[in-house]
Amino acid sequence: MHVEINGNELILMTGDLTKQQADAIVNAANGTLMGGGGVDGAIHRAAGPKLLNECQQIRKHQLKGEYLPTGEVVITKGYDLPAKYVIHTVGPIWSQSKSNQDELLAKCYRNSLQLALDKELTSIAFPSISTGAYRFPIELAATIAIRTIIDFLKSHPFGQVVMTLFSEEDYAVYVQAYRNIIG
Ligand code: AR6
Repeated sequence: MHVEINGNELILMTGDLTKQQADAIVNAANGTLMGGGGVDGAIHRAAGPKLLNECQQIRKHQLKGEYLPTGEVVITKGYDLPAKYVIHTVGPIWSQSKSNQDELLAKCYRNSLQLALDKELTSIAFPSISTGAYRFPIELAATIAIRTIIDFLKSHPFGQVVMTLFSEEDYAVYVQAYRNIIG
């Protein structure tokens, strides 16, 4: 599905994020930045070992040994990926009792888009952050993701934003979320 928002393009599609030829793809990482399963593991495998090396340097210098906080972002090169850069973010781990997780998930999308804009990138591809290992309910996550992306594109000239969904089921949920928001 392709739609135009304020001169920008929003694309929802099924596919493998590691194959996307965007200026940047977004990694649903964890705070260690040391890789993991899911899309994080796939990105590290496809990018090659230099990606882990750059992540280690960021942990040491930029983050002074600390974890990357939930909702925050850092950028590395894409190395062997078709994408030029990888923006690493940490989605919230779903819990019934936490009240700020919607805002933290929105921050992942907003901060990734803002960093891409600051770096003068014009295309970015996202996975469905937090809806795998981090168990965020996908209907809610899709609504937050689409609303945050639309709000950003309404107020910024950016370029192309792609949501890369890993299954037809996930794709259908994101399309429905878009339709509900647009009305
Ligand atoms: N392309 C696009 N989407 C993918 C791909 C791919 N190649 N592989 C998986 N997905 P997850 P999270 C989808 O678990 O919930 C990691 O271990 C997947 O089907 O990757 O944010 C990290 O290190 C799901 O829809 O990310 C963290 O510890 C979506 O990507 C933790 O998992 C997100 O699932 C982060 O959990």
